[in-house]
Amino acid sequence: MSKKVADIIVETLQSAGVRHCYGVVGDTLNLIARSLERSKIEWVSVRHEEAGAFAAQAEAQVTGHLTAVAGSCGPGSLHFINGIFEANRNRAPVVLIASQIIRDELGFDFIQEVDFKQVYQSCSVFCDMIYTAEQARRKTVIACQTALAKRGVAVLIVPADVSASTVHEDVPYSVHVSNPVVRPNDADLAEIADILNKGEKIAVYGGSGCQTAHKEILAVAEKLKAPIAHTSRAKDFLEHDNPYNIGMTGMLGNEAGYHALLDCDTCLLLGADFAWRQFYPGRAKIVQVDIDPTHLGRRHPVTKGVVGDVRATLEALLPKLNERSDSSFRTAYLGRYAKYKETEKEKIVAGRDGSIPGSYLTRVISQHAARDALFTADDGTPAAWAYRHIEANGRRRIFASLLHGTMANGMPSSIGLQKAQPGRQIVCLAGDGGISMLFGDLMTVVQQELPIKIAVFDNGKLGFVEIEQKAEGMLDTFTKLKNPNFAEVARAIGLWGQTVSRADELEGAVKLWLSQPGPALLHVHVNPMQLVMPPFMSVEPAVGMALYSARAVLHGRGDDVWEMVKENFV
Ligand SMILES: Cc1ncc(C[n+]2csc(CCOP(=O)(O)OP(=O)(O)O)c2C)c(N)n1
Ligand SMILES: [Mg+2]
Repeated sequence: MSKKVADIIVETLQSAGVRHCYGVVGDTLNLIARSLERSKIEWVSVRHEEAGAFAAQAEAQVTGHLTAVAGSCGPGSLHFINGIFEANRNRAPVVLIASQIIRDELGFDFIQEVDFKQVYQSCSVFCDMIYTAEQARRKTVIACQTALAKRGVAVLIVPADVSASTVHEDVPYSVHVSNPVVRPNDADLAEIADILNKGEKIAVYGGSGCQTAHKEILAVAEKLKAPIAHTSRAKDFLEHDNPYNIGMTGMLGNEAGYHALLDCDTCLLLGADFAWRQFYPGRAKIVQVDIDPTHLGRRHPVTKGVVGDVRATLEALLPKLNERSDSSFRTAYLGRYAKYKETEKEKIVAGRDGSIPGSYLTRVISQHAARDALFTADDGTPAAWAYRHIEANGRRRIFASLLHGTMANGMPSSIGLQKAQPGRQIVCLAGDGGISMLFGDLMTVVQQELPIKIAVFDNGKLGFVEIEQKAEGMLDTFTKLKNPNFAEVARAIGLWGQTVSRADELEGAVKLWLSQPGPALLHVHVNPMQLVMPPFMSVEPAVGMALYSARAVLHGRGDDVWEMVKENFV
């Protein structure tokens, strides 16, 4: 039976597990749109394609299912770019159908011509064009299979005349995905066990590869008497129900996690590819386990690197490990972590002048949000507060842009999470800069009737950048934002909206906001002077702050310095 290529593409996406396709329709995409309309795949119209890509990657991350985005030729499919980088870096299986001008005009600078292959090559695991009708099914299959198997973005470029053409002999190619269990061979396991058995001060450092290995990691930590430090991306998987947890290391981390890693003599690095080299132990022996062979030793030299799934590897390793009796190293760092938590509890409170620090807002949200809520957080201070102050419990998850570090990821990612899991509470911690960047897609939230709860952390500035500038001794430069009343704007768009500025009104406002049945935006004036402190205070930021203070005073801004000192140090 003969079939249109557009139908073949959509049929293949559907059988590969695609449930939603996010995008904006137009010209070269129209035929595919018609096929999508007839399929079981739900089309989600967004206002900006970038928001569609953020949504798709969040959906793909939380479900593990292939998720689609599709755009018109030229600017339409170009607009996805930043969200596609986010998706690919997060290893989210996403397929982008980039429709293209007709083949006959390619290469002559035709109107809206964009070479998508060149554009998307560096942010995808697959990027190719369907050149002929006959290869449509085979190429769509291999695109989907690559996105799922290599966990990333597949870009399928589809010229409009190809979508419109007919295939007379359809061949039954179909998507195959298998989930092998991967672990190191016995000789490697013995070598790892030997290194670990000789350690005296052993620390576990877990990354996002630990997602399904909670039980095994605890068993290893128990045997080795090791404390467990983790990356921010592993917080959801390792913080909860973990008596050996000493929290995050890295810029958002705490001093227990940070110092334990620098101080250990043996480090078991599990599914972690943390980018900043300064946070790795300098002199310790490092054993690294990672499912991706290219991650081994790429951040810091390691003593022994092996390829394996963390859970399967630890299962096989456990019987080879000697039970240690000396737990003094672990006890010391557990003590430091407990002390840090205690001080934090005292620090994360309302401002003395009745103002609302962003950290306090986050803590209040964490206290009142559902036990299985999914959180998104914009790059900037909201992400920092989310990782520090949202309490993990094994069911909650936080989605922030930790690898790509992009602004405006929060609200659009919430769209994808809510489409994927309609019954679940989705809470977005947005910056005033972040929310404004893809503001138009608040209309998608309303149009799709998604009951997302958005808190806007309004500090009237690009706060995180201002902190960076101050740490370098600069005065704040180009960071000010002149904001509207976000609650009024939200109401005009069709969301529930309310503004809160005083700490004594915060708890009531948060409860009311979270209890709304539909989409709701809480506009919070947060303290504009709060700093995000690293787990250490190295000489440079301290000198930077001093320089900033001196400059600010010289520029007649002594009040700002006083506000900053009062908010953060007194
Ligand atoms: C697309 C993009 N542009 C610029 C940046 C640089 N940047 C990182 S955080 C930030 C400020 C974010 O401001 P806001 O959303 O208001 O959050 P705040 O830190 O003020 O809480 C900027 C400009 C970025 N990461 N991504
Ligand atoms: Mg801001």
